[in-house]
Amino acid sequence: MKYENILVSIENSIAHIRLNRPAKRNAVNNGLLQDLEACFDSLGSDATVVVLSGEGEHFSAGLDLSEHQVRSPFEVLQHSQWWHKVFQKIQFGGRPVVSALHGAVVGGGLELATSTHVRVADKSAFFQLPEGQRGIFVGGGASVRVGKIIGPDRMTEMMLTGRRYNAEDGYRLGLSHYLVEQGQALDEAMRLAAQIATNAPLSNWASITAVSNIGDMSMANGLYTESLAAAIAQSSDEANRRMQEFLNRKKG
Ligand code: 1HE
Repeated sequence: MKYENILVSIENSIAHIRLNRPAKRNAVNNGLLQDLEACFDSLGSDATVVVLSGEGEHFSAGLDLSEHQVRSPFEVLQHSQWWHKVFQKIQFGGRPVVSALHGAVVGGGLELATSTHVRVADKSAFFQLPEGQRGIFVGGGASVRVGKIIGPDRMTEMMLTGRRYNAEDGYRLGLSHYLVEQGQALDEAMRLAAQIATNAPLSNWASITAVSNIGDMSMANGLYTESLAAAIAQSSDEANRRMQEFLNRKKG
């Protein structure tokens, strides 16, 4: 399928989605958000893992500020909820998503990145929430996702001062899980995606849906939900086959 603002290819069960507005630093306009939503909706069984990256010098400069118009409070609420809906599809769509980050990962770009499950940054990456400086507030899920990763305290400071965390800081704080040399993020993301694709699909599904949902639950509900997820994953033929394969492996 052809999109105006993203490039999509599928190879060896890995779908590669590239944000493709490099002249605008992959700023997220309505068209780009629409394309991401349609693309995640249309992925089929030939794509088990997704890699998300950005064309050009930056991953994403966040909300496209040129689309700014004064909206009513309700329209802003609906616009924000649309971002949430699309990023929920990325996080809970059932497929692990690995992002390759470089250059600017700011504002809505950071919100997009933090809806992915595995984040690989190269040394050019930097992270920022400049909403305060632009006179607005986050609306694509940062209060929840970024707040969970670095803590609400640090996120508040990040927004108030507009500070820019460099790639090393971002890695140390957990905004990325991997830090690689400049230009290497996509290769490493592809390598990790290929590795993830070899896991049992139900294990991947449980890892990306159960874990973060359980994080929002009481201990009793969380433990019960974990048992349910384990029951589904562990009773599959695939689990049986893999465990037998391990037990029967020839040593030496
Ligand atoms: C843009 C945007 C954008 C660049 N919306 N057009 N995000 C921000 O506040 C970040 C704003 N952008 C930047 O700080 C810088 O552009 C970067 C550090 C990302 C990159 O710098 P640089 O020197 O490589 O590029 P540039 O020269 O600043 O920009 C190149 C072009 O991209 C230029 O357009 P041109 O027509 O003059 O060539 C810029 O106007 C355009 N551009 N960023 C629109 N963001 C759901 S709520 C989320 C809320 C937010 O995300 S707020 C944070 C918004």
